[in-house]
Amino acid sequence: MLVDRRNFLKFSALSSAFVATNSLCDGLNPLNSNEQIFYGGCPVNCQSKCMLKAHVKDGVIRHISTDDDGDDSYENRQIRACVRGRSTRYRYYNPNRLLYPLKRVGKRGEGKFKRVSWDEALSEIADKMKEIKAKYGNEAIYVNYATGTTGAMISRCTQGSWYRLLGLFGGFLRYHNSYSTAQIANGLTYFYGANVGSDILNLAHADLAVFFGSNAVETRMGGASMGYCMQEMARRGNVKIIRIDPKYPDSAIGACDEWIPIAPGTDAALVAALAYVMINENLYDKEFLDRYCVGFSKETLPQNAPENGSYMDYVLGNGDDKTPKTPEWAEAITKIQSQRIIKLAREIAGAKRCFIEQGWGPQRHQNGEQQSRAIATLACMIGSVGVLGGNTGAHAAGSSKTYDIVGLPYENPVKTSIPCFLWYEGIRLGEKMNAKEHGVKNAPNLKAPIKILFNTAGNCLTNQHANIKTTAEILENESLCELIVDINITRTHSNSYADFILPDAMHFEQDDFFRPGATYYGERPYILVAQKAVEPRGECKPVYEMCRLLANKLGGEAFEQEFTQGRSQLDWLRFIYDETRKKYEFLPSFEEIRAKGYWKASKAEKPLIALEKFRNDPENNPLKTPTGKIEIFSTKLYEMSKEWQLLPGQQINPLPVFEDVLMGARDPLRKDYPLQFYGYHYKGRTHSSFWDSPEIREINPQEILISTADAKARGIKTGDLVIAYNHIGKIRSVAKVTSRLMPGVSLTYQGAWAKFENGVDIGGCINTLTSEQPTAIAKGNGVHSVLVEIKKA
Ligand SMILES: Nc1nc2c(c(=O)[nH]1)N[C@H]1C(S)=C(S)[C@@H](COP(=O)(O)OP(=O)(O)OC[C@H]3O[C@@H](n4cnc5c(=O)[nH]c(N)nc54)[C@H](O)[C@@H]3O)O[C@H]1N2
Ligand SMILES: Nc1nc2c(c(=O)[nH]1)N[C@H]1C(S)=C(S)[C@@H](COP(=O)(O)OP(=O)(O)OC[C@H]3O[C@@H](n4cnc5c(=O)[nH]c(N)nc54)[C@H](O)[C@@H]3O)O[C@H]1N2
Ligand code: SF4
Ligand SMILES: [Mo]
Repeated sequence: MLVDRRNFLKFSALSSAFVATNSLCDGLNPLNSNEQIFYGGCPVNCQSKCMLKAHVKDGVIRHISTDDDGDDSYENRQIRACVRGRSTRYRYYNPNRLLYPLKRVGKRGEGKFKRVSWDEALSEIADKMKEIKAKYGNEAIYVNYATGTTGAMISRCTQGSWYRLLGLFGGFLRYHNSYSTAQIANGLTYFYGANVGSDILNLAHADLAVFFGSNAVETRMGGASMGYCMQEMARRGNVKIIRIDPKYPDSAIGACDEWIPIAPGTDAALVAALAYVMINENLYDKEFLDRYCVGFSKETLPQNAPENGSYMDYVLGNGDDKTPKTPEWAEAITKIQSQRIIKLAREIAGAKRCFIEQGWGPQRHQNGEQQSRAIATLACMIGSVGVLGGNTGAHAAGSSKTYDIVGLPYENPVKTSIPCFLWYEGIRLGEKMNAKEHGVKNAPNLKAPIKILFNTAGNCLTNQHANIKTTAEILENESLCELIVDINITRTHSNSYADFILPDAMHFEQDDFFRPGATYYGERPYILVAQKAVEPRGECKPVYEMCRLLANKLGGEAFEQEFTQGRSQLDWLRFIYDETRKKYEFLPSFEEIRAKGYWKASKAEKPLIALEKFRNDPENNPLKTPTGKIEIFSTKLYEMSKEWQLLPGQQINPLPVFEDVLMGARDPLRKDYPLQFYGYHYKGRTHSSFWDSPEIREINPQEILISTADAKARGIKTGDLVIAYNHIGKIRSVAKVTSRLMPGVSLTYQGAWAKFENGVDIGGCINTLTSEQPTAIAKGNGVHSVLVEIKKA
């Protein structure tokens, strides 16, 4: 690891022993006999949740190591952490670590704060909460979407202590969706009744696999994560792997036979052309489509559907647009040669078993719901749903031994829910925010604007949201949202807009459990025990403790007692674990798992096959769609298409058709901003997390990737400072010229910290360039749809 000595010297403030005994390679130090080892994990939202062990001496974490249990065979795989997780110590002892409660001085957004006591901060927060509750009701209180401590049970950013406290306080406005999967989760729920994929073990039973924008090696990096499982299954099976992605993804390295570059946001056009070939050459599984699906052909269209409303009508040019979706039509949009499309259709249809999978990149576009449903339609056309070696077209997921740790119990009397991406409309529009325009659920509209916002372990107010400038303006206006409380471990771009910043205790500074996300661990889940290894730094407090103290301010001892039930954080852990065990008897006892430090599920007996029951007996196992079948023509979306009010240029189509969208491949804006551009999830960070570690930043500099052809046309060389700009903003970064990227597309790594100088974001944050326009159906973040031009700075 390369280290800038100047940065490293900053750590010497801690203790000379600390500097002297620590090599910079965390995890490689030999065990020092005076050290005590504590189990824990990495709770950031790459969701792999790998094991970390803290080696502690004299109350200081000396280094971090990881799982070394077992023989490290695939069957006995270790939950080994990546370099980010192993660098965690740098985040604890980061000079930027928040150590005291801060209160804003000066205007919102100026970023000026003063140190205050916990008592002062919590008293003022409590007073404001009472005032706002009396004036606007509990719907005016909101806990923002955030993912900094996702896998944790008690210290988690959402659903943990804040939910419990605010629930008891009378409730808070809910949210639905996520920034990760809004479009696919909604799209596939209209399609299959749920967003379900088979597990990655199926790959070994397929003879062909087609991955659409899926990059598990980079986005599921841990030793027990999907990336490793995918590579191992590819190695064990006899499967040809094709990857369809605008860039050659890391997942392709060593586990790919062919890369087919595709223009971003155009997968639905490719699928339509594949369908065109399959229909014309009679290569599709008619029996499957007739028995299990609605709307592929006229014969299976629901009664009220338009006569020419089937997917086949759309593909053959009998639909409203009268355009046959020929391979030539698709070539112009996707930039994949028509001959290759024809061959691909034959290959997919000719495979004995084809595993079709999509990551979440294709759906994080303005037409993401269409993208996700189109890829699922391809899986249906070859009948590979619900069978061994096949998949639904969704992200590989799940487990043969699913479990879900029960969270901290809470009840929220407020039922109204907003799409998480539209929190700023909750502030800006208030009561005008409604169901048919903004996707509000459980109520026709909001009763009150959001007046108080809690943001725990999140950077989605600005940096990780979209169009930083617009949201910053909303946040700056102190008459709109009246109280913003940010709970973090470091200063961020988002918390420049807070009124109070409360310093959180990190993992290893408190007890907890961590669990990996369901699409991350391959087929064998595990639970990690997070042990308290060191005291919280400075005046940092675990969120549970903050909420306990705040409860006291809100309602005295009686309310505090109601919140705690007389339980400490450790007591609650036992409680939720025992509740979990009532459902999953195979889990070890609380004492056993705490003593061991983790639990790993035994080897899967057989791959999990999504929708297997439905496949075997559809009549007795109907899907949760209105018709109980797979809805290629969605009856619900058809209704919505007539009722919902959309933004200019948007539409809701019951079929998974290709749609032109804002900053999409064919947006006329491309005349001025010819390059498609997005920020992908990369190995150097987890979103904006880890950027604050100079060591990690040094080995993962922020860059703008530009294809060889586009760089040449602009006279750009690797290492040049360049500016990517559009009508929304400007970012500056170092250029990296690469042939791993198709011409017409340029990329950066999402999560860089925005930093503005004379109107240019020299931090290089992608969300300086993205639009805040939500997608038509899910009202999700279509932030991968961006157009830019790039020039030398
Ligand atoms: N190292 C690391 N791991 C992470 C994260 C991280 O920040 N860093 N974040 C985590 C989180 S919260 C999430 S939600 C997931 C995100 O996981 P994903 O959403 O799957 O990640 P992305 O990088 O956005 O996209 C995956 C792939 O899709 C490609 N792609 C983009 N658009 C298109 C398209 O239109 N068509 C096709 N065919 N391909 C496309 C991208 O080039 C990329 O290779 O990752 C998780 N894992
Ligand atoms: N343009 C674009 N934007 C995107 C995406 C994209 O692909 N493109 N991806 C989106 C996706 S999928 C997601 S999930 C979001 C993620 O966005 P966020 O949920 O904001 O995730 P992070 O950027 O990792 O920020 C987590 C915050 O938690 C803080 N944190 C870490 N550990 C702790 C802790 O122990 N306690 C506390 N209190 N705080 C802690 C970190 O300092 C950081 O500020 O970004 C979204 N934004
Ligand atoms: S893969 Fe993710 S969870 Fe695992 S150590 Fe790395 S950042 Fe942490
Ligand atoms: Mo995400």
